[in-house]
Amino acid sequence: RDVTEVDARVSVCRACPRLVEWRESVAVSGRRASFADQPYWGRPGPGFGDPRARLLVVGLAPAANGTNRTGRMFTGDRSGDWIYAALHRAGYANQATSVAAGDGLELTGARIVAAVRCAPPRNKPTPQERATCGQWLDRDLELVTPHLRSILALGAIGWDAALAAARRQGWKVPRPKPRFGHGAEVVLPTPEGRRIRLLGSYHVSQQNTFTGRLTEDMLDAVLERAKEVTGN
Ligand code: DU
Ligand code: SF4
Repeated sequence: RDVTEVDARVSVCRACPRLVEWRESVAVSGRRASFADQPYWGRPGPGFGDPRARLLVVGLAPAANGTNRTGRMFTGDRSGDWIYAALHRAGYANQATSVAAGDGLELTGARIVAAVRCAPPRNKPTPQERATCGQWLDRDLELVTPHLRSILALGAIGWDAALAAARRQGWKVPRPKPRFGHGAEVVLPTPEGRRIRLLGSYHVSQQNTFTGRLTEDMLDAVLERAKEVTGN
């Protein structure tokens, strides 16, 4: 299995009826006025970045007018502006901006995915949708596992998705379940004796970045830690 095949398979997934309906209705008739003349992707967002990533970034879900429009993870919205600018400062991205597919953006050493691959109404996937979409996180983890050193979870939903996927991979996850927080960190030993480190950051959503709950310095600090444990 290579990354192109997984990206192709996820992009036609229709496993969650409510999200299929939402992603497509936004694309057809719910476009934001400023993008009304643009084609919308209207499908699940495949992972983006380096197929040999040592760092896997796990976000929440595509934005209705972001990834659901551009077809590329965290591309075309303010959350994406934040995470790619930070990945650029940390040396994982070759440019600070992420506007649209074909804009030249490349990640080296990092791949970025979401816990849920389709845009959910009010950015809130149901527990069942989160569980169903975990299969795609499994596929991405299997792809990058030979190189993987750390996972950066953006927000509690990404954190929980990463821990659940780690358990399914047979990695040792402490009990009780490690608590999410900004700067949270837990080691997940694999059966082969490797030590994958899960790091937590508040999500780069506007409700955190506008309010100052998440600052650039806070995000940079977690990415510096990721670099330390990942050896980028
Ligand atoms: O066709 P390709 O070189 O496998 O790249 C597909 C897609 O993934 C392209 O838009 C760049 C991105 N990418 C990346 O960001 N970092 C890599 O190391 C390789 C590919
Ligand atoms: Fe498929 Fe995930 Fe989209 Fe559900 S959220 S339809 S599992 S890609």
